[in-house]
Amino acid sequence: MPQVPLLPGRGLTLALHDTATGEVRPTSPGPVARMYVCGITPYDATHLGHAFTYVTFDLIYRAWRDAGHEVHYVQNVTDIDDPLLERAVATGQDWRAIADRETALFREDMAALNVLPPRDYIGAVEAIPSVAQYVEDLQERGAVYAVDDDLYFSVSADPGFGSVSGLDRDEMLRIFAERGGDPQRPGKADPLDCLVWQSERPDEPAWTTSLGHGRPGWHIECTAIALDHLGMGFDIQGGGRDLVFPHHEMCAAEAQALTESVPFAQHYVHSAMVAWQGHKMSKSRGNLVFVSALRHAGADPAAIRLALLAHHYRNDWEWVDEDLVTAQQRLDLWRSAVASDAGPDATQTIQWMRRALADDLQAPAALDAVDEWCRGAGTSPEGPGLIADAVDALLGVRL
Ligand code: 5CA
Ligand code: ZN
Repeated sequence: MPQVPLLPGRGLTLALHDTATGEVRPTSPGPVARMYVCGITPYDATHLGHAFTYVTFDLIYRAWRDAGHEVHYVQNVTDIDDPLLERAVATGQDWRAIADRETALFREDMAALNVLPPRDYIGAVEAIPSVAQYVEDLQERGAVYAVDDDLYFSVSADPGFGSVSGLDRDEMLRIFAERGGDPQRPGKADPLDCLVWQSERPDEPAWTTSLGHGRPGWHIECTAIALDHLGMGFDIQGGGRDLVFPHHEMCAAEAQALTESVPFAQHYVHSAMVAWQGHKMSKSRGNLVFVSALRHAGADPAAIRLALLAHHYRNDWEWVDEDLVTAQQRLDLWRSAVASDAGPDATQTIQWMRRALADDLQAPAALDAVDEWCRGAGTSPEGPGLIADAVDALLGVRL
């Protein structure tokens, strides 16, 4: 955990857009704010889309911290899933070796981008005993049934099903099929019901639990890890917007059916999609710009981070190489300004930065406030040091 400077005064109450209500609402954490952010599926390197998502949630971490909260941040790593096994077959490597290597590279990229690490970083594999227990509990409540030897969760077991995404049934069915669901499988009670336990397939890894020999479905992994480490009603469930449905809807439905309480999370926060060459950056399409490739080509990670922060987290955008040049110029300007013996007073600028970030993470406005300070003239001997601290503490950019 890197040292984060403490700023004079106190951050404001953070308001964020909540997918479930469609509104920007204040977050209201207790002394310990609880956040779960879905982690990577480690079959390839971290691209700028992933980085944009994790930098977004890092701003939330920093804003809460600045407002006086401790932050309990939990993230999973989907270290067993179909894409990993497919990559292992395609490349002749062991799936575990791929997962270990790509997880290590992800953590290295996040550290380079100055993303504060989660307190609990939990793998799907290590969560299997806990997943099996939750599936048994759901079975006892009549919320799970078998199709052949596989187990499915009944979405009808959660009266609130649909409240995260707000989608109508036709949209749900369409998106479910696109994003890993199996609406067509014969024998399901409702086409939207999701797999929670898959029995062993030939040549695939399997674990022995009370449910039999097999492996967990995807959604129940995050339900189990979030409940184990944060409990029901935590402050934020987060990820990229492609996780709204089915993933976050199913995670919430499973937890709500299990505990017979609502909500799973107080806020559902989703970052926009980063594109490259005209399409959303995705491992399946292969149109990727890797953080590690930019780093190895000599890019300053602080400039990469600034390039990401120049976009509001809810606007889709497309990466162009020029972004990095512009961000490097800005970084140079900021570094030379804070290296001066004196500068403008920092109080007002820090207030603007806090106000911008507390208002649904308006990072671009916070960057403008720092630009403005750099353009000014002044005689405050504390100014440059305070601005450097604020840029570090609130934006995660080390000058
Ligand atoms: N392991 C699951 C979550 S449990 C997973 O979705 N992994 S992932 O590697 O595919 O994505 C990791 C995170 O990056 C997710 O929050 C996802 O929404 C986000 N993400 C993926 N592609 C992009 C993109 N092009 N732009 C922004 N965020 C993205
Ligand atoms: Zn997840």
